[in-house]
Amino acid sequence: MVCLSVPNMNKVLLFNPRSDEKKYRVPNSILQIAAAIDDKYEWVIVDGNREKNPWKTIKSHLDTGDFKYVGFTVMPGPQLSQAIPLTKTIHQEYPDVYMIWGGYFASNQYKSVLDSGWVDFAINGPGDNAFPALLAALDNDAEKSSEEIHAVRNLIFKNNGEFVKTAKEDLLDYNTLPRLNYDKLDSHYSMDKYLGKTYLGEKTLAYHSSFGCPFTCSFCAVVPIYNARWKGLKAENVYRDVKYVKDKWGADAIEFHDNNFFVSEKRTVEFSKLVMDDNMIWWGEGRIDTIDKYKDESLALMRKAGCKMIFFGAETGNDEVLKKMDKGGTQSAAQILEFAARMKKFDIIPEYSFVLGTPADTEKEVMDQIDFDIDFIRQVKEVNPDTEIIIYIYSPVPTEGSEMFDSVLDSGFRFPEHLEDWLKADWENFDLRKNPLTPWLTAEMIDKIQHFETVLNAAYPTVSDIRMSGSQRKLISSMAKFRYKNKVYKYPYELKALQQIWNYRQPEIQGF
Ligand code: B12
Ligand code: SF4
Repeated sequence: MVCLSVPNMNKVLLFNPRSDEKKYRVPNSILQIAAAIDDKYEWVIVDGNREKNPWKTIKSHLDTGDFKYVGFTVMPGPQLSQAIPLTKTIHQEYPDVYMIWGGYFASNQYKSVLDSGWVDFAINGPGDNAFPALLAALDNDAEKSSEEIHAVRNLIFKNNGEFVKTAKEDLLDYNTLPRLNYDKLDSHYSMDKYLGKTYLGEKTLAYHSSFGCPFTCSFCAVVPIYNARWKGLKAENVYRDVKYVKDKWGADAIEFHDNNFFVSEKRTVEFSKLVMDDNMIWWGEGRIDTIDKYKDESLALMRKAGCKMIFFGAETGNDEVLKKMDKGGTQSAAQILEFAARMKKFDIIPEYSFVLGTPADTEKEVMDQIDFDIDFIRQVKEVNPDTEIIIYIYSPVPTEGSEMFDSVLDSGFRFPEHLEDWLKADWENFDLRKNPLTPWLTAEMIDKIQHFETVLNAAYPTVSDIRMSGSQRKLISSMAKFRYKNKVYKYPYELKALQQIWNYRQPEIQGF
């Protein structure tokens, strides 16, 4: 996609590394960054999800000699497998190009990113102001030691071997940011393909409407970046964008990609009223303790307006561990169960995620906690069998200063020092929260969690797997019921085999 309206020889290439083999989503991270420089720079977007060979496309742009800046958005996990080698190659073949990384991986793992020597700058959190400010400084050939570079907020770089983290800016007001340019995106990568078929609808729009999250859960990668701050786009502006995509490309469903879409009941209610007659089905992520405070009439209104399923971090049924996780102090096991029942009344599916395998003082305590949570998940299913369960294995994120991260460091756990180490299979599994490489988890514990997960997923296949037929569901569910009922979880190979043959969808690995 090329913007030709503003002549500028310092062109910008923005790359979204591949994150999903089958399901394409609007690449909001780089689209928002493109909007931030739309009036000043010529830019192209390359989407690794939509290119067979992204390197060929990137190279064809860089060979023109017109590009001074390359920006990659990088989250942990599969995106790294394109991001790392392509960054290395660009650095080797086009040494004059500035390489800038943004996104959660770049912000949280900046040490290995910058130590590689292939990335000049990492953006620390939102890049909406930082990116244009950085480019303006580099346009003037500012040195890393210059005041101009140091004045750019939300930036991390290395100067004379030292990491420099510039001041963090106040949380931006989404309402003042330029709108995403869907039309330009469509002129190169058809919007039609970005609006994929999901459990929610035939054409699902991925939309992001707020910065941050007001909470400080000690295992969460959002915390070090936003420090318990949240600001959302007004309901009318969310609706304006959704309606635009609906009218132009026929979107009939929305995945809200906000870390916490439901912080403000007022905003949710206003949006529900606005979208009421549009026949849109929608999903978002929220907190149990927040939405439990919503009035009954708000929940009823949301459902009527199309809110079908909400993702919640239930995390664990152990109140002590909930406290350690710093879930804001207000979420409790009793509430998790009661809330699942409350959602049933309103016909909104709660999608509960649990984090198993958190650190404890002894091996026995870790194992007991896993058993406890397995039991608790069963209780949730009893209260509301429609509850979708997503199981993650606890993977540390560098929330410096949190009690939980301190105990992680005490256990001897360390992140990789070299960027390319992230490409190793072990670390990919870590990113997918499948095998966290944390010293306190034994193979037996990981097997226990995974075996239970297989049986649970077979007994209650996720509704979000739209390829699974009714008869397949029935078959696998009836095969698993004996195991589930009698708590025989070990070695469920017959179920795993079927799940593999049918390519069973796992939201915990594939995102959602
Ligand atoms: C959409 C999404 C996905 C999509 C892929 C998106 C894509 N790029 O193609 C899918 C569903 C595939 C996905 C998968 C995963 N994801 Co994901 N994903 C998200 C989600 C919900 C939204 C990202 C987004 O579009 N945000 C909107 C944009 C506007 O915000 P942003 O990305 O933060 O961008 C701003 C800044 O970061 C910065 N910036 C970002 N990129 C760039 C680039 C440049 C050049 C510059 C200058 C600035 C910049 O400026 C932007 C504007 O302010 C985030 C949570 C969130 N709300 O952000 C999680 C999130 C990023 N994902 C996460 C994870 C862990 C994963 C998985 C690895 C694991 C999992 N089980 O979920 C999987 C991996 C599977 C896979 N196949 O890759 C974590 C990362 C946590 C961490 N430890 O760092 C997050 C934060 C969710 C969470 N709270 O745990 N994900
Ligand atoms: S509520 Fe969710 S997004 Fe917010 S800090 Fe906790 S885990 Fe992270």
